[in-house]
Amino acid sequence: MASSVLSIATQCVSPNASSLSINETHKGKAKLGGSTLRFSKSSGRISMTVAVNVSRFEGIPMAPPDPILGVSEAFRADTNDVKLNLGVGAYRTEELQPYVLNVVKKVYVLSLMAENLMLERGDNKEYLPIEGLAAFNKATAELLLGADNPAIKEQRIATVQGLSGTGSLRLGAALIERYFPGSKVLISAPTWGNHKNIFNDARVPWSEYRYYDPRTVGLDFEGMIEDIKAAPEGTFVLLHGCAHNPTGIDPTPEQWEKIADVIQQKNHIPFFDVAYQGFASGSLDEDAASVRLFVARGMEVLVAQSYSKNLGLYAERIGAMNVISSSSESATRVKSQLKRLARPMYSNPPVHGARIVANVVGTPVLFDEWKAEMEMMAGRIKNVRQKLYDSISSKDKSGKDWSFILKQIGMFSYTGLNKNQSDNMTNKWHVYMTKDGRISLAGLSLAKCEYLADAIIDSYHNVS
Ligand code: KET
Repeated sequence: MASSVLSIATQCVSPNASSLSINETHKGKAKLGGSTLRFSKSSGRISMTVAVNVSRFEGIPMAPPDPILGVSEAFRADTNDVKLNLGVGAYRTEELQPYVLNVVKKVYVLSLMAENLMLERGDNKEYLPIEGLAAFNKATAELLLGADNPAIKEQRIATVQGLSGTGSLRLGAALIERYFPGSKVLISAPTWGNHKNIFNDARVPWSEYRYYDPRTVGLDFEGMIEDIKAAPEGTFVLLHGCAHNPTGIDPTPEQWEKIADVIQQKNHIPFFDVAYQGFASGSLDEDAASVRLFVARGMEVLVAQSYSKNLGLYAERIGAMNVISSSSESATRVKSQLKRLARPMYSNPPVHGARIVANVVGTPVLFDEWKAEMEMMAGRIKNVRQKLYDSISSKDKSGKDWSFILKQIGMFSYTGLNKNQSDNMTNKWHVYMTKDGRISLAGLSLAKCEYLADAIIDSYHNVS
């Protein structure tokens, strides 16, 4: 790139040129096209600097929009009333409005009334410790493993509050990069798009294991097992705790046992991403069964948690990175290193979301209400799933089997629509979705199911 500044020194340029002026302090400037000329005069010499308007950032190209969050930007720009945002995995009400859980609102109300709640506990805005809020870390570990889990009783779990699921995964990736140099992470094909970015940026090599079988629109269990078996010993295996994103296809309990067998035989290290605890089945315990199964076998496990979806705390950035180890000594050491990694990255985490989670999980009446509310949210998604299936299968006369919609669980349906078909959904029907064919059923209402069915049938049959 050309230099942005050009200096000319001369003894004989006249300072009286009409378009140029040098003031009494012997300094001046003038515009010439898009550039600025600066003059200064000292000891009879006039020097002239031409600042050319070429940015130092000229070499930085435009980044593409994010494949998931960019969809919301495109949605906002669409002025058509029929538009539907099924891109981001964020829960909406039947009226398609964002939802703040009642239990979250109650934390505020109750905290004003009850002495032992948030504000009266000395709510202030001092820095949290690097590892986060102690009450949150206790609550999150108990929610994940169950309060009476031996790993908790024996203090074999290192928990550090993270910047939601993403930040917690990033911290886990940093731990791998630092203490397991050269180790690879196996991730499912397909997976949540940001997983690859996270490991790339942490400089952790990754490759994929087979997961989704387009022929059955189900799990390629044989392929998955073969690929995990074939990986070199000590590989990290990234697993979605429940409600696999984007496919909505989870292994059965029997398949989880077999996955644990292979991981154990190969001395691999499971790394769970738990972003939807409670959202798959409506039960917090059931949705943590996969993680608990591995821990019960005495395996060492990494788990990143998020409260974006299940408590609707998207913008609070609250989650945790947990490492379950085989001894309390090593858990203590791991925790010290997680803190050391966090300190130069973001120093310490934000407090607000941590207080909400700690209060909801730690207050029995609120905890029960949360569970009921989560069942309600999971139930609404199940209802639209059923209605979408009913609408598509009654409208589509081609004989295509759409029953996979009902077999998938969680927030998403993986429709099998390709990029062109997904583009048609957006360009013709104003249905915003990710280009891998994923739709978020959490952004769908019963009232819009028929419309969506028409859009899917058109895109599937009329676009190749
Ligand atoms: N893991 C998975 C599997 C996941 O789907 C998400 C978010 C996250 C982690 C991170 O969420 P956080 O808010 O950092 O706790 N997924 C939705 C939003 C996004 O892409 O950021 C999505 O897939 O739409």
